[in-house]
Amino acid sequence: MTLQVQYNLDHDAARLDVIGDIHGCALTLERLLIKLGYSKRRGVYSHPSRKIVFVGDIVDRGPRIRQALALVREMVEAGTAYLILGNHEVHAYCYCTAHPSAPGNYLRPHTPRNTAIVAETLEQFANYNDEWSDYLRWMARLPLYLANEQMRVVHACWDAAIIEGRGSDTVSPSQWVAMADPGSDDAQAIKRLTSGIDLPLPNNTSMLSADGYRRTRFRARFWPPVPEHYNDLAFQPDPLPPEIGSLPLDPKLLERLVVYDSAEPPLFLGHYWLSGTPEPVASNIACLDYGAVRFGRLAAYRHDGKQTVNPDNYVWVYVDP
Ligand SMILES: [Mn+2]
Repeated sequence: MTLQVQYNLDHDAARLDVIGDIHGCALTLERLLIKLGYSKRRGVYSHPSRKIVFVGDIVDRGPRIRQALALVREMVEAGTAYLILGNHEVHAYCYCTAHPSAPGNYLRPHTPRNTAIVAETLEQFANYNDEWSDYLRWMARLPLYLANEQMRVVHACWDAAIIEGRGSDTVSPSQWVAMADPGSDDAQAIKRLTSGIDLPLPNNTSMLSADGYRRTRFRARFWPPVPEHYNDLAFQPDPLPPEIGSLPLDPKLLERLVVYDSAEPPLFLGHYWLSGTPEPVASNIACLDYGAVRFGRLAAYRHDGKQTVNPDNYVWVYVDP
């Protein structure tokens, strides 16, 4: 029996507006919603015929995380928006949730790096502990993806084998606990969908990237062409050095990769830090993270239900420093 994607998006694709990573930019989000024709009715943003899809990453980094969560949750609960898990919600939940059978431990260890990722969120909720606990319980029940016959949405990577194999679109309580073991199947699956394909550079090499960090890993693309060399695969943060990029891929590595075919329904992502004028990354794939929290743009895609992503359908607002 062929497993199927669970269709959990019950709104016509031609009447959906997909919005990228918010990261606490609540005022910018309000400006974008107004630009898209949404207005506040009874305290909640809505549109006469359209609904929003948020691709996740509402929390961390930005100035108004509490306000952004409130605005998004009110829309979701009023039925005017959908929201999926981003890697930052996954991180916040795991960082803040005690391990049920390992006293004193959390589902994600409190290392300096893990603490830094969630620090801004915890600081803004310092006087709202009960409210934050309630948001965590709410986040734990969010779907990992949205799909119908016309479109798909996931934060970082559409891996069909993982999605079809999971059965449920959400993370069960025991699967959340499995996140404490990064090598577990559940942890690997959730990481693939929310953080994408993260690969080591070959031969233990490292490279200096444009932001001054020495990196040993890179973010890989998952759209055509089918990769043969490292250059075909590397997407971020920077182009690979030529001597690395021209190396053929290890066949073992190829087995773990996925390619989202151009005949598949249009797919919407966040996660990858893009800049410049928004445009599709493939004919049927739009990434909507244009670095709002780094004073880039907060971007949306106004879907028309068509198979091909149209550059004219992007709508954005600039972020004022
Ligand atoms: Mn993000």
